Amino acid sequence: MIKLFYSPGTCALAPHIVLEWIDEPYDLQKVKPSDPEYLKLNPLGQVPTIIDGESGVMNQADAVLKYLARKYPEAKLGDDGTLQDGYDIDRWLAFLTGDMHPAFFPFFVPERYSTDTSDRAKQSIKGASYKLIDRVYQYLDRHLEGKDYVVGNRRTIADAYAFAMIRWGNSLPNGLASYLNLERFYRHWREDEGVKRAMEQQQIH
Ligand SMILES: N[C@@H](CCC(=O)N[C@@H](CS)C(=O)NCC(=O)O)C(=O)O
Repeated sequence: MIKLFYSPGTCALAPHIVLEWIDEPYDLQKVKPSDPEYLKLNPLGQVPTIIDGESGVMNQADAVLKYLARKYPEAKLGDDGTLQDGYDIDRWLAFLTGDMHPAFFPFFVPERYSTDTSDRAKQSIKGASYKLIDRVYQYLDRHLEGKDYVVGNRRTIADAYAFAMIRWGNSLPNGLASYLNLERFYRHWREDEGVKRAMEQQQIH
């Protein structure tokens, strides 16, 4: 049985949602990414990690999401087998994990971005993060005009990851107010039964 190691509200929400969508039994373990025991599974001290039988320990969210989609093709959460669709899934996952997620680092952990430990330095770094986030949020907001899905006209692993990233926007000073399509996407997927179950299990709102 697949076991997912997660911390509440992190990007590990994406594989958690996907496991709910797949609808096969799985195990969950809440962890603190810096816990020495957990570092044995993921030396970078990051969630998510999954363990699956002979495949063993796996991490990096995009690789984990694709693994899950490939392992359970009947759930139809990966690409549709065409070159174009495969490219679309890959490019949106690359954007979400490689551009959007890192834009939030200086917002959540500004202290990692300066040797100056003053509050002023932290506020300045946070201020800079708003611009980074705005750039990627605007890009996704335009893409989602009139759409409930990131790729094609069906639910995919990219929607689960996009949901986890858009949810973080609720912590911004103005929330999602400037991003009408992101807000609509968030409200749409917040009502999804799999998303609701994953969020209940993580005890997040
Ligand atoms: N490239 C990694 C990034 C994972 C990542 O940064 N996860 C965050 C939570 S969203 C984390 O575990 N942070 C803990 C830390 O950086 O100390 C992936 O896609 O899995």
